[in-house]
Amino acid sequence: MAANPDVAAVVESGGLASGLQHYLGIGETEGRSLFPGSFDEQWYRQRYPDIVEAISQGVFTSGLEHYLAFGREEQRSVSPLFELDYFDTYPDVRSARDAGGIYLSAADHYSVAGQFEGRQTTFSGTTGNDTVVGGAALDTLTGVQLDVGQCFVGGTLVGGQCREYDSIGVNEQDVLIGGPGIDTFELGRAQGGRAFVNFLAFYQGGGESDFARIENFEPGRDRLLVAGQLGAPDILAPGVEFETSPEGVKVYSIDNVGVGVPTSRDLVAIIAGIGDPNDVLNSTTFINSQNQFAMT
Ligand SMILES: [Ca+2]
Ligand SMILES: [Ca+2]
Ligand SMILES: [Ca+2]
Repeated sequence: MAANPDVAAVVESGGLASGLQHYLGIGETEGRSLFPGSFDEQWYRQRYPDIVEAISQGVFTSGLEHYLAFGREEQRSVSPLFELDYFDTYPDVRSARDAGGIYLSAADHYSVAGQFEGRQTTFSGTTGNDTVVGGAALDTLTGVQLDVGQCFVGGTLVGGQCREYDSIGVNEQDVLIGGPGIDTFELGRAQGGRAFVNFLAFYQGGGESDFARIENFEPGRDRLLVAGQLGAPDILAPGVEFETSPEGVKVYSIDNVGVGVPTSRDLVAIIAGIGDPNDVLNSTTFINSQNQFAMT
């Protein structure tokens, strides 16, 4: 409302029940937002095609209307900031929101307060091509699409809400831009099965045509999170190789689909502007069965 003093004045005079009512009534068509730090109408529609469909059918007039009616409760993300992780990490923020605090979303809290308090965040993309930009604190950036799903332990449904991956980067070209803070660029994941955990590199499947381009990478400060192990693959984890190129250091994944038979070597990332592969290697955390990893 600070950005819309005329609206604030009307609200203070009691002319409108709230600024929100103004937005839904008039502000929307005037093209201004009461939540400039958080709600991104364009991103919301790109991220959730079901809402675009509902708008086209006249069920909602905007993504924001959907968000206020349902999306907030469903923990839909209003921007690349992944709501579920933030609320899970910071239950105090969730409690404040549920108690009627001024923050509509995790992204709202982060933009106004969280980033200056050093709160950790995850920024994620969609199943399409994205540009994901880091913030000022400890951020994880990934170009793949995350969602809120059910929780499983060892293949058994245990209820609750857990992070789920909607895509693994196949046929995606994402740009991940590090912020001034310490960024972790997530290029793969561990996934739990009924019997064992295996490890999956993102952007593996389309060869040179799917990859993440990482910009503003700060060696020794930022981290790469890569699924696999340096060199050859084993039965659970892909192999990983780094290669110098004029564009920067290229990261390749050697798939482990057919260990013992010829395997494919697939570009997963280009670390732009970095000349020495050791700068990347020394800033890489490998997630595989030999190392510590967080299963999500
Ligand atoms: Ca993407
Ligand atoms: Ca950084
Ligand atoms: Ca690829």
